Amino acid sequence: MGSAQTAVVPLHSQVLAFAAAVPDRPRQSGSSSTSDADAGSMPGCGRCKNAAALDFEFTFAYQPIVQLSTRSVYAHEALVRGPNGESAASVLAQVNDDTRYSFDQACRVQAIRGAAALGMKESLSINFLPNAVYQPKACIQSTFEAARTYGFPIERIIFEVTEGEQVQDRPHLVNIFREYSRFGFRTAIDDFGAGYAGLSLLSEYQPDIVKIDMELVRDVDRNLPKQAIVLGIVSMCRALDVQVLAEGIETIAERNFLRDAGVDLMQGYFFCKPAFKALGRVDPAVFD
Ligand SMILES: [Ca+2]
Repeated sequence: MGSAQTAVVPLHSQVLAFAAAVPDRPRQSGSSSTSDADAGSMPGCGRCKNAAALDFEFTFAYQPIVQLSTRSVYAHEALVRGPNGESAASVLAQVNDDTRYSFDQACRVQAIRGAAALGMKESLSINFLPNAVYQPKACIQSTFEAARTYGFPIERIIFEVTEGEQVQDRPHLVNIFREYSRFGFRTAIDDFGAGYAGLSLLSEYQPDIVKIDMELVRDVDRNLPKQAIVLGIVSMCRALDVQVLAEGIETIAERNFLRDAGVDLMQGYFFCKPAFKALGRVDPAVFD
């Protein structure tokens, strides 16, 4: 069970590494950040018009994120899958430099459409590729349109992103986060504590949610260094008014330690596996 779940996050990291592989992310000349002035020249850089069409299909599985204090489902994370439930890796392997933008955009639209079609009443968490966003305001338009078309409220959408190994353009990532927050979305730093997603990003930008990486969660109940680190993250986030979410919980002992540490939002096989083209159902017993 552990190995299957472990596959989820590294795959996303793989996308980011992949997305970051192209160094020449275009941006308007002379602009080090996307301002209202940039947005005033909509549709911005026009890269979207040149984006290659996708020549493969994909869909989503949705994994519940639970809130312990209310014993309820807080949100669902949209996880990419092949049309017949194939792994995320098999889908991502088909994305190339020409289709990265189209893929990122299509992911948002399909995740929202799927969530609405399934009658999702909770929040929807969408992973995005910072290197597939050129100008936040221009590149968000199809997301707005999808939310409008399918009647999914903006304030129920969370954008989560990890700071991948090769995402070196920190100001760009922080700018996207800030703009998305301004547009009314919620934001989350993914894989916190793993690799490059870490403290210095948090010092520059405080999202709504920090997702503690599953590597720190695994066996946290039996691992003193992990306990110290998790307690530090919780304390830090409390001071910054950032919610903490722990992902990859597989055992009741992990749940209990994290609960007692003050973590209220959790995700993992212990609660529910990703549900293919469906909303996972959480057994109330997992809260006991
Ligand atoms: Ca994620």
